[in-house]
Parts: sequence; structure tokens; C-alpha cells
Amino acid sequence: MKITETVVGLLNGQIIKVYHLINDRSLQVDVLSYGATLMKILMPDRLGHVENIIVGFDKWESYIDHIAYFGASVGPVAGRINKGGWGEVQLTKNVGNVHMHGGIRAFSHRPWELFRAECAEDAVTLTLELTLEDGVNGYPGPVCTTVTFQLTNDNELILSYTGLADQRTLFNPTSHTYFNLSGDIKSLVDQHILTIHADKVTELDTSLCPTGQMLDVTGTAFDFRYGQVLNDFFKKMPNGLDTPFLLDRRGRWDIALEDRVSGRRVRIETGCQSVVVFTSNGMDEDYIVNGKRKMAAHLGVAIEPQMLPDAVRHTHFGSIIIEPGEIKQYRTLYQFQTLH
Ligand code: FUC
Repeated sequence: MKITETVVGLLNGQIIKVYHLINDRSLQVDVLSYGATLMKILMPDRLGHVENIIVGFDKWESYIDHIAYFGASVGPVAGRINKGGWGEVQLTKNVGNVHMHGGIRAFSHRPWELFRAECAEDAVTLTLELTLEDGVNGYPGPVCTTVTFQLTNDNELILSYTGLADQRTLFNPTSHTYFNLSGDIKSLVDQHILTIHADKVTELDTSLCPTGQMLDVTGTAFDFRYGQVLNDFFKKMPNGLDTPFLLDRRGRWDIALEDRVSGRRVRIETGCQSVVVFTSNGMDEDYIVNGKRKMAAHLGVAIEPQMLPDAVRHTHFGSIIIEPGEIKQYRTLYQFQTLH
């Protein structure tokens, strides 16, 4: 196993690097320090061809100010907070009347610093850190965050976010990674099979914020408990998924994504209570991704484990508050498998 680094640039005097985490089984994870971003995950298909299975940019500069959040660490609070209101605290509204993905220049749009890199016999571990000053986008702070990427020889990637703040504040980060298991974005994700062990989704209003009601998925298009080919879902729901699922904890795995053509599968187990899944709806946009092709709707499926969005306005969703001095940690494990 090894971990290496490449210096890729400079931003306001800060060195920007890509870290390469490599295991002994042909799995490689590239992490960009800007945004603590998963830039590439290289994985073999059933014939042994090693290809990238996530959507992003090949040049780090393309991530600056881009708002697709490709592979980014998003926070302090991922997802939407309607009107940006948390009691007396007013968070910035950056999408219409909504506070989204931590606001402008939050976790996803800042260089993170190296905290620790370790290489052991069966795992390589990279920890990056970032401190958001008090008041950034309205968050009481400072908020000190670390993210740890651990790659093992069992083809597992474990991501842990840790938050610590001086004042009572909010913390609900996620990794906003768009998967495409075809390899080097050869095809859309239409034929991928998505399984989500969730028996409820949140009802959403027109700004895609939860109303507070939970809806049973039984008998609806949103029932992914037994696996569903994404295209079958798109036929029923042409707007695609941009949906928070409440995980039901019935199996060991919470979410699985599988591509039978390449023989690749990712299984996800998370300590978070929910997952937001976004199928890059409407993203027929003009930029090139992976240095290869124009971005397109359904080119990736973003799987974002997190606590339920807008929990600050719906207290029965649970709490994303951290008290001063309290350490909060969220952990998600991705297992990469090649099917034969
Ligand atoms: C997801 C979605 C949003 C948005 C963003 C880029 O998290 O919930 O609607 O478009 O990604």
C-alpha cells in the first residue's frame, strides 16, 4: 500500500495537492486538497481494466467556483435549509430563498490542510483539516473539521468527518460523489441498479426542502429496497431523483450501486440516518468532465450520506447541533467489488 502526493498549484499562497491512496489490489483514490474532493476512484472491471468510476474534472482549477460539487466535501451543513433560518441564527441564502451546501465558499470551495498521512500494512490513511472562522455564511464558529480517507486492502474506503466548535453550531457534512461505474464515463448511469434500504422518503416542497412529512415508499416509484434499474425509475419519474431517503437499517448495507456490464459494485454502510440521492437531473451542461465528454443528465449518480436535510426546522428529524467542545463524527464505508 502507499500514499503519494502531487503538487498541482497554488491558491492565495496555499499549495494545492492531490494525494494518491493506492492499495495492493489495483484500487486508487485521488483526493484533491481543494474542497477535500474525491477527484478519482480507479477500480478494475471484471476483465481487470482499471478505470475511473466517479465524475469530476481532470484539472484542479476547474473545481474553483464550480457548483456541481463533484466529489466535494460539503458543509458545515449539506443540503437545503429553507430560508436559511435556525432560530435566531440567519445563514446566507445562496440558492433563491434557501441556504444550500454550507453557502458560498464553505467546505467545498476552500483548500484543506494536511493533518496526517499514514501508511500501514493493510491501510493508508489521509486526514485533512479545515477551520471555518466564526460567522462564515452565518455559522457560529469557529468550526474545526477533519476528514479522514482510509483505503484498505479489503477494497474499502472509509470516510469520517469530525466537527468541533467553540460555540453551539450546526454540523452535517457529506461527500458529494457522483458515481458512474461504467468506467471513464463510457455510458450514462441508466442501466445501473440502485438499492437503498429505506422505507421512507421526505416529502419535498417546490424549493426541494422537506415539508416535515415522511412518505412510505411501499407501492411507489421510490421503493429501491429490492434494487431498481435507474432507467425504470426515470420512466416513471422523468425528473429523476433529488431525494432524501430515511435508511431503515434492515441489512448490513444501506445502499448499493451496481453495473452489470462492467461488473462493478459499490456497497455503502453509513452511520448517518439518511442519504440524499441526486441523479444529475438536467445537467446537460457545456463543460467537459473527466477530460473526456460534455456533462450530461444522468451521467452520474450522487450518493450523499447525511442526517436528514432541514433538521433544524423539523425537530423530529433529529439534531445536527454540536455543543461547544463536543466532538461529532459521521462515518461512511464504501466497499468496491468486482463481480465475475
Ligand atoms: C444535490 C442536489 C441539488 C443540487 C446539487 C448540485 O445535492 O440535492 O439539487 O443540484 O446536488
